[in-house]
Amino acid sequence: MPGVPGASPSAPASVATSAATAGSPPAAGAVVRTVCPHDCPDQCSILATVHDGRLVKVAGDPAHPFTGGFLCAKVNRYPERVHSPERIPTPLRRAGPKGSGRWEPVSWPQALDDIAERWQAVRARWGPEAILAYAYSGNMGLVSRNLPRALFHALGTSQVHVGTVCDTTAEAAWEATHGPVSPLDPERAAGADLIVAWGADPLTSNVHLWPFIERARSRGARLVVIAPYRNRTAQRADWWIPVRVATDGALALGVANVLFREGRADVAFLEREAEGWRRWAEDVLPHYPPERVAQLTGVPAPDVQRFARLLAGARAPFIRIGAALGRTLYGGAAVRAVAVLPAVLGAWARTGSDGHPVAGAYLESSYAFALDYEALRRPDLLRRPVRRVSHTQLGRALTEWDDPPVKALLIMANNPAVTCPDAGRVRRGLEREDLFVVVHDSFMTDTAALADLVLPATTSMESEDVYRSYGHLYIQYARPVIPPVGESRSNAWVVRQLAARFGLDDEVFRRDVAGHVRALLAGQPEELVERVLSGQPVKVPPTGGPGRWRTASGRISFVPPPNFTADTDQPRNGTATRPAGDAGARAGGAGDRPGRVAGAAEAPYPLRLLTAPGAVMSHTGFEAVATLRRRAGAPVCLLHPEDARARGIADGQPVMIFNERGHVGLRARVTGDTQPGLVVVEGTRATRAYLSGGPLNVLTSDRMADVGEGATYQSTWVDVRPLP
Ligand SMILES: Nc1nc2c(c(=O)[nH]1)N[C@H]1C(S)=C(S)[C@@H](COP(=O)(O)OP(=O)(O)OC[C@H]3O[C@@H](n4cnc5c(=O)[nH]c(N)nc54)[C@H](O)[C@@H]3O)O[C@H]1N2
Ligand SMILES: Nc1nc2c(c(=O)[nH]1)N[C@H]1C(S)=C(S)[C@@H](COP(=O)(O)OP(=O)(O)OC[C@H]3O[C@@H](n4cnc5c(=O)[nH]c(N)nc54)[C@H](O)[C@@H]3O)O[C@H]1N2
Ligand SMILES: [Mo]
Repeated sequence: MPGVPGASPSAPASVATSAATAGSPPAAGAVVRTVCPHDCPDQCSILATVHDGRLVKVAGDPAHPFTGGFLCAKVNRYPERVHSPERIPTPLRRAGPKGSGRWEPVSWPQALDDIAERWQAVRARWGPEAILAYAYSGNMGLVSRNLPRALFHALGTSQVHVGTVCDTTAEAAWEATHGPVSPLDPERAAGADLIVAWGADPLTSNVHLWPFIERARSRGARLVVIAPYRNRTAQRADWWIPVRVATDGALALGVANVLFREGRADVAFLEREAEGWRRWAEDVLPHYPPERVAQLTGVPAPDVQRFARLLAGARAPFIRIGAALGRTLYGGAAVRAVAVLPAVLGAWARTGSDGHPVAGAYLESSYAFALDYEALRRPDLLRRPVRRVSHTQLGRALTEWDDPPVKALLIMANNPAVTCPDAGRVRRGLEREDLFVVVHDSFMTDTAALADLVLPATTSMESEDVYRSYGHLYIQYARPVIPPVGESRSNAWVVRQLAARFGLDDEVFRRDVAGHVRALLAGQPEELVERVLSGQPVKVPPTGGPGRWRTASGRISFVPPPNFTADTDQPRNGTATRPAGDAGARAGGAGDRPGRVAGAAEAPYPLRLLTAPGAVMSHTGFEAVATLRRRAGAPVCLLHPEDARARGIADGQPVMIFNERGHVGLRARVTGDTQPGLVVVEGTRATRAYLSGGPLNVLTSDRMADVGEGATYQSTWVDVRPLP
């Protein structure tokens, strides 16, 4: 973090800011401050009530400005998750064929010895790269996520490029444009006069932003939502702009076209702060007049104009860019096109008394935290380069790698049999009899069910870690609130135990969690380190902004880096009429596009699948809470009346979504809140939640986006028919 210490909200006196130490759980009825560990931008500060070593109640921390004293529908049920009868009590070894559900309990020393023995044998026969191991974001704690990498580096295992199923494409696009900076504090939404949720649904997946939006609206701000279906935020917006999936690049270019044509572009700002914009304005924008943009995006030309004028007229526009925009074949190009709009408007120049922008755009706040992640990951422990697979193509590594094949797999905090693209292929990989699979999780997920060995994981309530948000500017440390449930153990504990069995004695494997926090914060003022270790949320200032961009040139870059497909940065070689977005690829405009993303050849099905976050589920992380399963209800897909009629499908009828990869049985909800040509499913549920087939990701393709190796869930083509 930059040296400027941020403000710490003061804590109510009755709250223990530093909770139980490992040996002494807090007293009965104690209220302890902790952090929500889930993969969500809100990263809430939680006041946990503990009674007799059990978590009995959770509440949103009123002293945390972003949490604002409330929790979401999911985390309000946390005691049910932590003390769920579905928690895995002890290490389990399979006692039948893979997936048979027959297990025998084993002790931790037995389980760990088993792993060490199997891995030694694999290394001896196939080499260390026959082991594939990773930890993902089921727990966002920086120690839980990063420390396991030190072990994998030291052992020389093959690696998974994580984050790719989520946001690496959007990040690559943002970084190419602005560098790794987060100039706009999300709390600034409260002072905006125009809020745009572009490929985002804060009411569903970022609910703690909503009060800031409400505050702005109470002072007259308008809320515009740009999304293919009427999501929850769109239902409450002043204006929902229904765009076709994956055509946002064209929409943004259309907006910029209008801004330049009508003299509303801030040329002085661009001259000062940007590079490559003039060529972009002269060569690219003329190809995106509102009429053509309307054809590509489905947004009528007058609406493109109206939206551009709304942006131009705003004093403090606040654009929330959702990572969703990156999850298509040309996702990177789309995010770049949207991300440069604040520069065209000169919005970044509008700063507050603290010198930071009050207007602009944000994708993620994470860049504001200057943390030494490598102190935990320790890439220096790697002796030579190793094989790496994008998380997007995990299934391929498990089924196609042969030099050497993957013979041992360790998965921590991830449920890829449900959440990875082409989940059927992942499952086929996990089912291989010759693959030794270890899964560390708190619950018997679809992935764990296929393991050879399941290790019980603590929840955040039982472990110690430090968390930094990607949707606000606070970092917060938490000690265990309760002792481990059953024999569950944290990621850090498992890593240390395995390191010991392999004779690894680097200090990174001996440090305690507080030591890791100090290592992450190395170089920061001691006062700040102490404040973090006290358990209070600590705010850091935003980074970047006018004069402080972190691209190679130090300016906002409109120049596509060579690794971009440049799809929306056309034209080249006279291909001026080539459509933008992969919808364009279907329309036959593939031109000189690289073959691996040739859309037309891969789209024999007429409908596009859009998978959006579920409101009372976070991926599958709350499947073990019976109350939330009931609330989520049986899975449904939203179908436009036109598409339903054409297929003889009535509202509520059981249907199957299918393509060449598989099928999923669920009920149809026929509604005008979506578009023709689109099938929308909210939430990715465990396989057992569907009427047949499933899970949802058996349908999705594992092709990668233009940059960042990201997943392209929303570039999936399907059809729907009544379920026999
Ligand atoms: N309740 C809940 N909260 C969550 C999660 C959850 O599963 N459930 N997941 C968490 C995680 S891991 C993440 S990464 C974040 C995800 O948060 P986001 O990245 O913001 O969510 P998305 O999946 O991206 O979807 C948000 C909206 O984008 C729209 N969208 C999809 N494709 C397009 C497109 O091509 N163009 C446009 N304009 N809009 C599009 C969808 O309609 C959807 O309503 O949320 C986190 N929070
Ligand atoms: N079709 C489609 N698929 C998607 C998406 C989409 O938009 N559409 N979104 C994608 C996105 S953005 C993401 S981030 C991924 C998320 O995909 P996953 O990471 O698979 O998400 P979860 O289902 O929450 O699984 C996380 C697991 O970690 C476990 N866990 C929690 N805490 C700990 C811990 O401390 N230690 C260990 N060892 N385990 C722990 C939880 O119990 C849970 O089973 O899904 C992706 N999948
Ligand atoms: Mo995510």
